[in-house]
Amino acid sequence: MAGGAVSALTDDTIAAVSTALGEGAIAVLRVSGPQARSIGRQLFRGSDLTSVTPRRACYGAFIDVSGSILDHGLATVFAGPASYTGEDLVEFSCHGGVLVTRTIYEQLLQLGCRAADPGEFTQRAFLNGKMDLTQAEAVMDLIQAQTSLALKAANEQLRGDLGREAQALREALIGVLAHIEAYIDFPEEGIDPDTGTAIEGRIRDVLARLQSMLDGADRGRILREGARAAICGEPNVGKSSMLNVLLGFERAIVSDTAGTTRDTIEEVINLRGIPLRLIDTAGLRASGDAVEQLGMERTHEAVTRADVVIEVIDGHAPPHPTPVPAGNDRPWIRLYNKADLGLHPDHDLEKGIAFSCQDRTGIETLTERLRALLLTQEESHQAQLVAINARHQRCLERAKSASEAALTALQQQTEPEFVALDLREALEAVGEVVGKVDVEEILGEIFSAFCIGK
Ligand SMILES: Nc1nc2c(ncn2[C@@H]2O[C@H](COP(=O)(O)OP(=O)(O)OP(=O)(O)O)[C@@H](O)[C@H]2O)c(=O)[nH]1
Ligand SMILES: [Mg+2]
Repeated sequence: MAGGAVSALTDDTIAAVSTALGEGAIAVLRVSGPQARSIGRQLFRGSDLTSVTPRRACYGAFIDVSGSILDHGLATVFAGPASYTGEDLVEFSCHGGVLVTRTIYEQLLQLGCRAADPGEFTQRAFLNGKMDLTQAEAVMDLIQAQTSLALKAANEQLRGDLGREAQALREALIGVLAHIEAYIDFPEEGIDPDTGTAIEGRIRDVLARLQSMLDGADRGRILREGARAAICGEPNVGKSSMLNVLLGFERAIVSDTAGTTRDTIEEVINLRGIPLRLIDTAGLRASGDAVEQLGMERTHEAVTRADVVIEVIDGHAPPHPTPVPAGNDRPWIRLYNKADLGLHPDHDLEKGIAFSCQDRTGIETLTERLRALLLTQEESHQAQLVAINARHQRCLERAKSASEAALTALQQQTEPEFVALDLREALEAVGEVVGKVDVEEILGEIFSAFCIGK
């Protein structure tokens, strides 16, 4: 989906090594801007890059200013606007040695390129209307994706799913705004003020859609940063053993001495597509020395910040009151550990999972339970997976409160000008999600949909 029609008006040509620096079979350098082809022509001998057919790889030699050959490789020209950045762009592939790549890059700078800033190619793509802001952000998410689900979400965003959803919301808002502004601006046209139920219903519809997008915030954060799972319980119940079992290696010290773990220990696992940050904590008990007390404070903190809490109980021992950590309103999973020793009959297995670190009982059930708790969004929004990020969330929250204010103003029969003001604020906030704010569109809607002027 194309974003704003703003021209980048960039007059400089940028260059960067696009592959990671290090030894490899090949390295790719990219040049973008008005001089890309003419600078490329001076660097590359074998084909004239100012006249070659775009999108066709040409073989040639990279030469320095004195004409000495630095390397042999390929050059591909992408003529603007049909390029990633929307400008003339040349991609060079050379051999992937650190020195050879560096030398060719320095040649490009000597020939007049400027060293590109981080993300500048994608920034130019956005400024040239090749993609909207959500898609530009998705490029970064895609590169940083650590799990298959994060990759899937990034691809959906790159495809424009979130942008389309935001665009549909903008259109809904523009529709309402157009109606109200037409009523304000052209009273003599006899437009039905329609400020009653119909407009109210349309704003409610906008609010519902905003909420459903905001519901994707947790999922977005979980896929980008990982969900936090705090493992808590009394000392010696097997919390560290459980971290080790899920990790697949002996990360934390396990011993039969109560109070072994003093500090929180964090490790990330891939829970079938969800990055899950497991946090092993110090066991909670009334006694303990000063260091253990400090550890327990961290346990409370970890539980408060967790997306899910895994409470480990010694299932072999009879049930008894256990210290409750702060923040116990989090989604909660209870494990009755040491099932291999035989579970005490007084435990209520309806309330937890029979588990054993010893013989790995219960791991499947735990994995399923965790996925179900963390991915409820995915299940219910299969059609429009919008894993929004913190920036989108801020914009949408703003749009939501402005739309709520518009609704209240409408219900209190405030002057339509004030309703319009709030709706404009909402429109602007949604526009910021995709990087687009445009007054012309509202005017366009008034004149096309309402046929004013006859
Ligand atoms: N039989 C059996 N023993 C277990 C199991 N899980 C842990 N243990 C034993 O229980 C003892 C305590 O295990 P840890 O993992 O250190 O317990 P913890 O909850 O981390 O303890 P603290 O760090 O002191 O709070 C060790 O001797 C483990 O070998 C299990 O599933 N079955
Ligand atoms: Mg421990």
